[in-house]
Amino acid sequence: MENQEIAAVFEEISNLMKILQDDPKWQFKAAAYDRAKRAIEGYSERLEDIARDPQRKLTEIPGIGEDLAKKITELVETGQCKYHQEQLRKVPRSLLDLLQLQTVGPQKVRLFKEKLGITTVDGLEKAAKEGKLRALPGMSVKSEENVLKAIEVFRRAAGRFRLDTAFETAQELVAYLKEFKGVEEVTPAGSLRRGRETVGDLDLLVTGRNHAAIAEHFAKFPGVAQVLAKGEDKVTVKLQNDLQVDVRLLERQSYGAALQYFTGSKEHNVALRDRAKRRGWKLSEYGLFEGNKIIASRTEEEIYARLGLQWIPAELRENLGEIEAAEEGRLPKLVELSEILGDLQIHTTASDGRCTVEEMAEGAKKRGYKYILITDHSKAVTIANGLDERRAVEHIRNIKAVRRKVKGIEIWAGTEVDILGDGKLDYSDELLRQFDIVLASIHSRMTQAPEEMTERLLKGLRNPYVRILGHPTGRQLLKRDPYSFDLEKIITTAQKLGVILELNGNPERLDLCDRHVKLVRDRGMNVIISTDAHHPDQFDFMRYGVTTARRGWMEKKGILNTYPPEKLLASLRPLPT
Ligand code: DGT
Ligand code: CA
Ligand code: CA
Ligand code: ZN
Repeated sequence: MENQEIAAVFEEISNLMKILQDDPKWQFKAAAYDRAKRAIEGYSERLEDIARDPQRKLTEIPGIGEDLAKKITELVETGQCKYHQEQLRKVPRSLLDLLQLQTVGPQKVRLFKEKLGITTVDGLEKAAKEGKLRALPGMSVKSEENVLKAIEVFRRAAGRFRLDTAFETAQELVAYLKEFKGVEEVTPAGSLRRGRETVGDLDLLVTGRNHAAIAEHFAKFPGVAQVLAKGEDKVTVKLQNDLQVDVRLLERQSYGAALQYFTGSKEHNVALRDRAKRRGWKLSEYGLFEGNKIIASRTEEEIYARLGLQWIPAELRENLGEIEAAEEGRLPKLVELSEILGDLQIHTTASDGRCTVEEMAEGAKKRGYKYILITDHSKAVTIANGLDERRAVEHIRNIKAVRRKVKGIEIWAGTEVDILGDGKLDYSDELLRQFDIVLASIHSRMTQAPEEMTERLLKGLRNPYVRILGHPTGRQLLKRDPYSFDLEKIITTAQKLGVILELNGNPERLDLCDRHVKLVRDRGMNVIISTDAHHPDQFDFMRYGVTTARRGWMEKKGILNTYPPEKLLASLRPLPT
């Protein structure tokens, strides 16, 4: 069991306590679970390893006492925690769905349930549409509207999973299958291979001897909740996290054709099949056929080549011009993860990060990075422990001290300064000029009217110290839509002023999204890919950022953090003199 899963159970226990309030000490206990959840998420070691080591004690983790340590051990050993299960039985499962809604926390869930008897998303929607929420304590017409918007996002998200969930699950499945005797290739296809920001289900392609035995083995994967179908060459299961997986067992001679077919997208495949047809051929998951004769099937390269095309990277296969480009030999040479030389949005313990400047710098160095930009929050973001002026100055001094100590990597002092509701920045120009690079972004009042939001962003961009706009649209995948604003105007102004738009690679954001990346690329603009890391492990998010950049047709030259440090600095908007 991973730390994240344990943390999720503790979070759910805390939420249930806050909804039920049936324990006289619920406030105290819920706070303890919240604290433990944060400690576990941020812990650098796997709790399972500690639990299984007789030399170690879970109570050595700050925030974990005897009682919670026992629950963790129980979770690790049985996959469940009795207390959690008992609590869960006290409420309808549907009540917890309400917590998925943005701006709806346990207090609101309790309010809706107690005052209006609401226990489902449908019930909440009906009440909101009838205007019944606005009169509740702490609610208003505006917050009622926000509930309706959140429900819409929730409905759209239903049945889809974040790219990181899909990727990590696929990695486990691949490892599990590969260790089985007789298995040769295991490749994730479908939307995961294309790197889409969310994934509906996993499609795994497998070759090897004895399909029946492999299918049998796969159905026994420990994370399987239910086997939905099991045939000779295909197994479909639902995992405990609700993600569905299709495994297809294939013959080696048609592997390329199957990989091509099951990678999709459907739109790309339809266009490719038409192309085959126009040549008098037939393309299927078994191969490219002339009559009954197979003319290509072993590799994707062969198939594309026979169709007169360059091989097309999976991220581009959306029928958005890639086939035409491949025909004319002008596909971009897409940026690669190994070309990234640094990360330019990083948080530390100074604000809401989990590690020190030095730990983040060492982590970055280990990945071979040449530079990092430390960007802790400014004072307006109180929940993230944003820095006031005094602490900001001290922080800059500290970053410079670490710079002298840690050799072999450039450590720049930056800030993620808030663009306040009225477009002013959270720090004075006098303070801003003391940072090496200023990144500006929005973390409050996200439901402003479009004109107001556009003006706010424009004003932020016009501050001469702002050189990067962080997570430009503010969306959170499967949770929160982008702010409403005139993106076109922001892009044009950023280009004119030389402000770089960030592609935030955190898989909960991926902001800019692939389509917007393509849009700015087509105008010859550059972007920076950063991870928003709060822990060195999260530097790994760069993978998702690069994938999204690739889906936006980006080459190395369009990504500023593939440049060596001096060239990167020279490519940013010049500072006022
Ligand atoms: P997802 O799972 O919703 O995130 O998206 P995909 O793209 O993984 O879609 P999925 O799992 O339904 O199917 C996997 C691939 O199989 C898909 O990308 C293309 C191929 N495929 C599925 N159905 C069709 C179809 O009706 N026609 C064609 N040409 N290809 C299909
Ligand atoms: Ca799929
Ligand atoms: Ca599928
Ligand atoms: Zn931020």
